[in-house]
Amino acid sequence: MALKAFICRPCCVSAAIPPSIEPSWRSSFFVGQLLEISIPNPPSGEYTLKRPGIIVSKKLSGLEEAVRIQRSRELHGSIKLRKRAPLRRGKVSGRLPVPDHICRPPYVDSGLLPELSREHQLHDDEGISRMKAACELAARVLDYAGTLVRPSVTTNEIDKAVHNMIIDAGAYPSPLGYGGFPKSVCTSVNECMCHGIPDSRQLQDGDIINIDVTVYLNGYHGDTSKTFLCGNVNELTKRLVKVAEECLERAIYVCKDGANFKKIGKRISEHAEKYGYGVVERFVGHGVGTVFHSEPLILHHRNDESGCMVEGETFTIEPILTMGSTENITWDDGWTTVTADGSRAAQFEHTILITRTGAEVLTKC
Ligand SMILES: [Co+2]
Repeated sequence: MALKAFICRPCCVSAAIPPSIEPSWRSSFFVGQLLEISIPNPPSGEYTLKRPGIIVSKKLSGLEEAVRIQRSRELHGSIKLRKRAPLRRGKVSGRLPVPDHICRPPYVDSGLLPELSREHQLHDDEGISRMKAACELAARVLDYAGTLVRPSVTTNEIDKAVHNMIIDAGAYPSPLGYGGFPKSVCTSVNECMCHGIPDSRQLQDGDIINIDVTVYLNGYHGDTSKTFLCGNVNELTKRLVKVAEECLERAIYVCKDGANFKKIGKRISEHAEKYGYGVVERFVGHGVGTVFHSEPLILHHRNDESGCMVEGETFTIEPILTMGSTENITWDDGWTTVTADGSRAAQFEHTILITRTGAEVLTKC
């Protein structure tokens, strides 16, 4: 489950901006804290919905320019594809029960967003083996959830199946009750970039759906997500999904003890840019372990933040790519976040463990 980054820069934000359309550099966590990362002030003057000037975009090569032009043609030539009905809210059913013997994370039932923990999460051998168990369970649940994806299935049915599998394994579905989130898994369909709430909407042929599973087992969280294809998905969308997964793989590849965190954003952006896709800045990866969300914050876009990875720490990488704009709107349920232009978004997520020579993907079966 992604963290919402929220950097408060009220002095630069024009009153004309709808509050629901947040530029990436204006945000805070779920917890409402200020994000203390040093990003230079955005240019003063009038606000536009363009990406802020803080993103250093490299000069486009001839090839990249050609790809960008081709993509623009494809998008304009696919108006029919883009005319599908926008995502609408369905009915959200009541909260599913969790048996008393299952250990709950501390934030459950408080209804409040927990404070972001400033501590990186490093583990001893016992901790690592518990992390592995939680992550492996999350991966198995996600695989199973993927087998349920087909036209006519509702996201509520997926939630119920995921909930039961997690409970049967003696674990707690981490999203349930996190900051008031009402369900056990996030299901984000088509233009929903993350934090979709499972409801009565039936999946349709040609949809894509990200399922984001986090489980809490023996005191440890394992967090993973994947975007699945439902029925016959058009080629443009399939490519977005494929590239999003490649971005995650490439980002994991640069991780090891001593590597700079900013390499992750660089590698993801480089790959996404080749296809003209946007990289969402508002939602970030995070440390994960005994605490659901902690430092380090993993920025998926180009950035110049300092900080190095340390052997034994665990965090998520979870880039969201968009076919069009990365600007986004959060529905008044406080969670569901969709692209402002209705273009599709795809996300993949793993929890990884930093080792001396690389990174171990823990959320695999
Ligand atoms: Co996450």
